[in-house]
Amino acid sequence: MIDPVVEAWPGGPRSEPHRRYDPLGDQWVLVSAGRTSRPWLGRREPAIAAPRPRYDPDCYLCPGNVRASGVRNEAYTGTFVFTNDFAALRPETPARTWQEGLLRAEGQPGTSRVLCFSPRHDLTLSSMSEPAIRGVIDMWAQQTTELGEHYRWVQVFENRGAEMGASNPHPHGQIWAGSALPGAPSREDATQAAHLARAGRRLLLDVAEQEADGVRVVVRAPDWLVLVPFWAVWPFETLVLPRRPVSRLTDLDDGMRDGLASVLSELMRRYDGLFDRPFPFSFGWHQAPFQEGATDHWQLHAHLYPPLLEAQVRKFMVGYELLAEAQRDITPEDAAARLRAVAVSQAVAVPG
Ligand code: H2U
Ligand code: ZN
Repeated sequence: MIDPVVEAWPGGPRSEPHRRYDPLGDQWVLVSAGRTSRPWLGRREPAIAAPRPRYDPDCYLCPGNVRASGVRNEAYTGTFVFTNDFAALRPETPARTWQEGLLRAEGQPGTSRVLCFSPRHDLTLSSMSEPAIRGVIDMWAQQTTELGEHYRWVQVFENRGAEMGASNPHPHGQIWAGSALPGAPSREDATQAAHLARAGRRLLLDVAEQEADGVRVVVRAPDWLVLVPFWAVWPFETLVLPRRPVSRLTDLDDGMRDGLASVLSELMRRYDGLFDRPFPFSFGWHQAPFQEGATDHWQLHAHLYPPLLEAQVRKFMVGYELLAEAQRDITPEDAAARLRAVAVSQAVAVPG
């Protein structure tokens, strides 16, 4: 049988400028490979900062230190959660609405928390042990259970590195939870529901099956797959996918949590090894919203959006990207090959 797609484009899209469709986000990305050879006279990101101490008396996240609010952190030994002293969302906000002609607004009750991953100021997810990463996964799941009782959307994320606006190198993430379903998850809700209705299967399980042995795989484990998605926007963007039906972090059993700790450790070390520097990124989980009817169309996944194109050169989303649609310079296939080629040792010896 002749495959019409292969007939139209033998070997699939590679070097010519082309657009790729993102069936999860329902958007397109322009791929114009080869532009990286152009001379770069723009901004170079500053060289890497000096190694950090295990404990920093001036850090507002280190155990026992006092925060801007005057509150003292617990002398924690594993993970530690507190309500953001400068929270973007607050529970007491009234959920009222306002409209005048085309102008609309709605109050957004919610909460923002800060999640410390480790008492050690000098570590990151890439240098933490697998049991310590497992502790972070348990914290994400526990927070999801707690906040899902009150809010429709629970957004777990980490901004890593000064390039991404992280205010402190101490290993930490955040959770913002609120009463509304925000834009990106709302599009994913619609695409996943439509796919389940049409195909009788979860969209991202179909993607995992189609991609499992392919050129865009970065890490493959029995229960998990890390891919540079076919439709990746950021140069080294990845998608972390469970290979079984899982709607939320809270649904992960012990085995899948341990598997995830190992996969995340390897992924983070691949990123740090790529340019031999701590790799900046925004990383976050998308999971089924709460207070909804059916959620079987939702497959848990994490997006990892790193800004770097080269060791000290950022990809800017400007010009055509802001005005028309996202564009990328290296193909997702090349990005995946480069991440796979990083030599990572099997285990990390650092305690904590
Ligand atoms: P980022 O590094 O991703 O910015 O996260 C750190 C958060 O910590 C930030 O949102 C909060 C900031 O509001 N913070 C406190 O809650 N208390 C402090 O004493 C300083 C910073
Ligand atoms: Zn610290």
